[in-house]
Amino acid sequence: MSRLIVVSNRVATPTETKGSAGGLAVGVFGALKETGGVWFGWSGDVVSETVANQGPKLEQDGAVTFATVGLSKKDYDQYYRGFSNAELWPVFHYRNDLAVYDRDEYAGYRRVNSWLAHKLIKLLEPDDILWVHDYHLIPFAEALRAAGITNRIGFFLHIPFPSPQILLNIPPHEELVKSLCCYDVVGFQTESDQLAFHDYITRFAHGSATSDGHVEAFGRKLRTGVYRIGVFPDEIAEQAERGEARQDVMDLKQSLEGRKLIMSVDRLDYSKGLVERFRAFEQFLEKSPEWRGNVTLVQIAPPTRADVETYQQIRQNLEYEAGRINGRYSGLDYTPIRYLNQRYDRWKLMSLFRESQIGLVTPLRDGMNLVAKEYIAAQNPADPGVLVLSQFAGAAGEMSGAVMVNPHDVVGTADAIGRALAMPLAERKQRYETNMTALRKYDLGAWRDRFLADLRGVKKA
Ligand code: GDG
Repeated sequence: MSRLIVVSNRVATPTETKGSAGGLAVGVFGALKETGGVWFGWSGDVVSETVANQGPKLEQDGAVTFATVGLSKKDYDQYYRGFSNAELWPVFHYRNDLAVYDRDEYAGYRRVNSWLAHKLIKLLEPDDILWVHDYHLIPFAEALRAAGITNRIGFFLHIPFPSPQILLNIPPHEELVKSLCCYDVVGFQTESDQLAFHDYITRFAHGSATSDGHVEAFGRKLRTGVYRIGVFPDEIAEQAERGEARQDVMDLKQSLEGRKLIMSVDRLDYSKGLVERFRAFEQFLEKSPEWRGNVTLVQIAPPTRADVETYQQIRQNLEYEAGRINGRYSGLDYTPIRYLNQRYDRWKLMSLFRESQIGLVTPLRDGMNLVAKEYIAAQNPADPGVLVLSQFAGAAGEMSGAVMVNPHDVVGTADAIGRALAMPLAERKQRYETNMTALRKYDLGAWRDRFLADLRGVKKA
């Protein structure tokens, strides 16, 4: 079988691909190990231009080569912090109000994509298949094609694809869609994302798109598909159960003094609906005096992209809201919201999920949201907690056993918290089973294998 080349903005370290770290890195590494290949991308380091131009740095792990390059400060600012995270991320999450478009940053985004593509070419063999990930790398295949590369290249978008009316806000929208058409397979998380792309193709790119994913536009033919990303549920269940007896988890349990626990875990990002969630919890405490002092919300939110301005604002906002709500409802021995602005080990998160009565996952917009799936997988089947889930997470399409909410409706979300806390065991078990059936059907292995099978099925250009 031909080798696999995975290209992503950040490359997992060899340690992250080993079992304990879990998640996406393990899933993708599994595919790489099978056929041998290369995982190529940015190392995460900002380096001098001279050092950047020396790469890629190669590390071998069995049949897999990890190939990484550093980025110069200018490239980091324009490609990563600028166009990717201050323009594409907000617009693709329907937050045009937060987007900042800058022509130089866009030029930098394309330049870095092309530079990265040329770094990879040296490592390519004629029969390799390439799997490119996410919004940072939309023009990557176009740069390879321009250099005469005819290998099969697939792209998976981890975040939502916005409807055309939203996408039009990005001045070079047409160039971006044209770049996507240079791939052989373009994968989305949900049907809505795929439809939004087709909608753009037919209405704005003079192209055609069929319901089974055959697209023709800009003189190219490609396939689109829906590949719902998942988790490995058994591995998570095992990790959660094993962690239960460890000291940190016991300490937390003890500190709760019998109170109910609501768990939320998100990267600190405005798309995750954290402020709205805190207000919903406040509303719940306001409406339900009997629960004051008897339920704690633990919000774990490791900071990300701290050098993008909107991320500094969301951090300030949240600190203010947590302080305000805690000021209102705390007692001498009770803090309603424990807001933890740091990263925790994965096993710890999974065990805390298992200890909790509610998983509160309420993004305003999310490609899939793996936390929702991890929460379900971590539950004790004999006494499962309830997933309260935003209808705007991609995961909502599968997790029909969740209590569904519109995160903009603070009162509705507060009611859902109340219902979940009061839910009888039989109903919790039934909802858990429904969710687990979906988790097993769309697990991480299925996602990966379906995408790669479709890509391998494409005829080489
Ligand atoms: C993008 C899309 C899509 C979080 N805090 C800690 C920690 N995490 C882990 C979670 C989960 C992962 O990070 C986050 O994944 P999500 O899917 O929830 O969200 P994004 O990071 O925004 O991911 C998203 C995803 O790509 C995959 O396609 O689902 O829609 O936005 O695994 O557990 N892990 C550890 N410590 C933390 O403090 N160890």
